[in-house]
Amino acid sequence: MPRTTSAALFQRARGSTPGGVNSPVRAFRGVGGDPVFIARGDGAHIFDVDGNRYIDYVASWGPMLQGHAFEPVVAAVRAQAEAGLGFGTPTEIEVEMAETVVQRVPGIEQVRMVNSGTEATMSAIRLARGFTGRDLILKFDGCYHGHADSLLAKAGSGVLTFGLPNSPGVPAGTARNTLTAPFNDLDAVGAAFARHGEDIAAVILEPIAGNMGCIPPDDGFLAGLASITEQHGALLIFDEVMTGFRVAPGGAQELYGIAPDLTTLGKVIGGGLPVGAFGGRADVMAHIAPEGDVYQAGTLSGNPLAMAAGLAMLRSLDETFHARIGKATKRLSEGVRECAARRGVAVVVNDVCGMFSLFFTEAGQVRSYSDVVACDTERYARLFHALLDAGVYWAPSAFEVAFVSGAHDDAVIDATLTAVDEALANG
Ligand code: KE4
Repeated sequence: MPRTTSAALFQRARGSTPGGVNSPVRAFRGVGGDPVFIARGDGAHIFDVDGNRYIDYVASWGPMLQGHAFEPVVAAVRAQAEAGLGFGTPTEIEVEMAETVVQRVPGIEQVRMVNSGTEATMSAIRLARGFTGRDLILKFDGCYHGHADSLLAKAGSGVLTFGLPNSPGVPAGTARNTLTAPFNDLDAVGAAFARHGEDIAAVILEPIAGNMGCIPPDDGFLAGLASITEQHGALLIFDEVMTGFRVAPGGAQELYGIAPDLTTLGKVIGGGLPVGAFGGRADVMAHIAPEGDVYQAGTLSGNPLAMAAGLAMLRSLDETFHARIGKATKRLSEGVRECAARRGVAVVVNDVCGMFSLFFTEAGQVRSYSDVVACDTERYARLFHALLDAGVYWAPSAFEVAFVSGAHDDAVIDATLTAVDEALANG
């Protein structure tokens, strides 16, 4: 597939933007080669600037739950744009969005809109610290919650030591307020609370990890976290920026029946426009300004254009939607397992409704970050490029997930599986 226009645009972009991209993962550093510049999308497909068509599994990193250029969202945005893009005042559509989120997400009694997932998690952490009067937070290795300083920390040696900055620019003092533990390791969490419990403001996690590939929680893990945090007076924060409205109508907290104290949202809630949100128990949210004294603000928070896109998206998710994409996801993941078995390639495929990951490993299971880093990422990179050349666009990183949308029908899934089978056969 010729991609000469993309290549020329990439060289041009590097002249004015660091790495030629506005977010690092888009630069293909995880798989090699030059990124593809996309001109437009339609349903399950995207089209690059050289006119090549791809079946898309990145979905703008999750927001396009109904596929690209989804008509109800486009129409809602068009109508709102003609009425004005934003006013810096309360608007009725923000109330409709808030009421919809409260009605659908089990753990949310009050919600505040923001403009990205990072802003949502940063605000939720500040709120947890303000509410509890404590400084420490605990996150999990391999979980990503955006690029706020508090959340860019990696494990020191062993779970009981404090976090270390994993990016220049994050002060050691900030990182030291972040403890880390292995995902799915309740004992490590118990040990951290035994040592620091009265100073821990919150535990934050992706209830289904999606930023080290797809890793569902072990049975009892989420319930265990709810019990430990309640016992020690810490808050439990589910970062559902990726899983929210995707894995079930009410997100992972509905799927697993665990209502956290706070929830962060993003991606799907904006229907493709920049929206994030954080919400939870009313007694906790009451501490947010101007009701309370934990400051949080935003020029474009609740922007009516973004609300129009997000609401049209949420309203399109009818009672049959999740069963349908759950079936499509299963068709894909089971098909990939069959292709790998037929071709004698050792893989683990983790999947939940609407998202899945393929790991090249003989380990038989992948349930933590240490399992993930032991997988063959070189093999993943080869698969990525073979699929790209066959017209299938998977995530340009072994540490991401593939997203299934409402536009991925059987024909699209079967075309994908044909390309996967061919790619696995050719190594
Ligand atoms: P944003 O600030 O990028 O809107 O959201 C940060 C975030 C927070 N929480 C979770 C669970 C997330 O997955 C994300 C962002 N996800 C990545 C992809 N895995 C965004 C893609 C990118 O960084 O370009």
